[in-house]
Amino acid sequence: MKSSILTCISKASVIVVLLCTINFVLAVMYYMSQSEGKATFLSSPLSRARGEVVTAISNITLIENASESPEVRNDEVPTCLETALLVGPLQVNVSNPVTLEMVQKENPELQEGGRWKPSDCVALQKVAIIIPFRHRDEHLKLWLYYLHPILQRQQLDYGVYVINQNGETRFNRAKLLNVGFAEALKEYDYECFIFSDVDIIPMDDRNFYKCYSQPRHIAVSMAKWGFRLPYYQYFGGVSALSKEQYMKINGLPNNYWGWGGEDDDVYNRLKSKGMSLSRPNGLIGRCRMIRHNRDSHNEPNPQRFHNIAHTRKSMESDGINSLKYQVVRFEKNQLFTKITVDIGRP
Ligand code: BGN
Repeated sequence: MKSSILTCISKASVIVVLLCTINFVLAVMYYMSQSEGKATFLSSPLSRARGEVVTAISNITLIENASESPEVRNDEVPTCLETALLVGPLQVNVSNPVTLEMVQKENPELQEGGRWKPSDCVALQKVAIIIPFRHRDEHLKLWLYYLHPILQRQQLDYGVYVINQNGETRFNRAKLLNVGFAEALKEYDYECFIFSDVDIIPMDDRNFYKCYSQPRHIAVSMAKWGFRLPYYQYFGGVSALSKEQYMKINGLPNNYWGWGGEDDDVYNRLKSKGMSLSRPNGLIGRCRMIRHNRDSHNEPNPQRFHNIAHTRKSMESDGINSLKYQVVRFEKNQLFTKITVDIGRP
């Protein structure tokens, strides 16, 4: 009996030891399989790919940050930050004489025809500046001297067009401006047109020579009128119209020979097409006008009162759709394009 009990105990011990061994082996196998799994995951192609993705994301992040610097991503030129180079109020002393050589020297980047655009960023607008002209060379030098640096600080893609009326017939400012519009568009895809007298110079470079959602009046504050508008509807001196705004009003009138009224006609045109004026404030909009005697062959136009009373009717048939002229001379120098035109007579 005793020996059979002993035999039973030793069999049970063998079974326990066996079970323990099996348990141990299974535990080791399980552990091994777990650690093998981890090793496999870490070294799998997927994990390597994930590793690459992470690296790639950090590279993209780096490149994106770097794209603010044009030196790094020179394949994608950023849009200009238009206020970056502005200085604000300017000293304009029109009694100091200037020469074209001086202007040339101070604006070495100008391209033939008075063209310029920023080299390290994309300008927000392509702007043609149109100046009606006859016998005002001294004023033109001053205008070029002051305006070229301002237009470059405003980072515009621009060109300067001086439209010179041939002969000595009565001056016709608005018709010359229409010619400037037509001729500038033959050269480049301009989207904005500045119509500027040759004797007006802005006194603050925050007064942008560009177009806005509404027609822009630029020369809003001049000393000769106590730095105020002479009257609310005044749209003369310097103004800006986008190509669309200009086409909507059929351009400017061609039938104002002599001084006065053509700018009021443009105002009437804009109003009749439901547009309003955009203006800078009186401080930023300060401009200096160069004093001069009245030009010969630009006497006040006696027809102007009659004309401005009939703008709504006349504007349909008189404007860019009826413009006729002949180019007499087309000259380009580094500072401007000069187009001499025969625009007929009254
Ligand atoms: C106005 C002129 C404008 C001129 C301004 C400023 C007329 C139309 C008849 C009332 N308008 O009187 O053309 O820009 O003065 O000089 O003459």
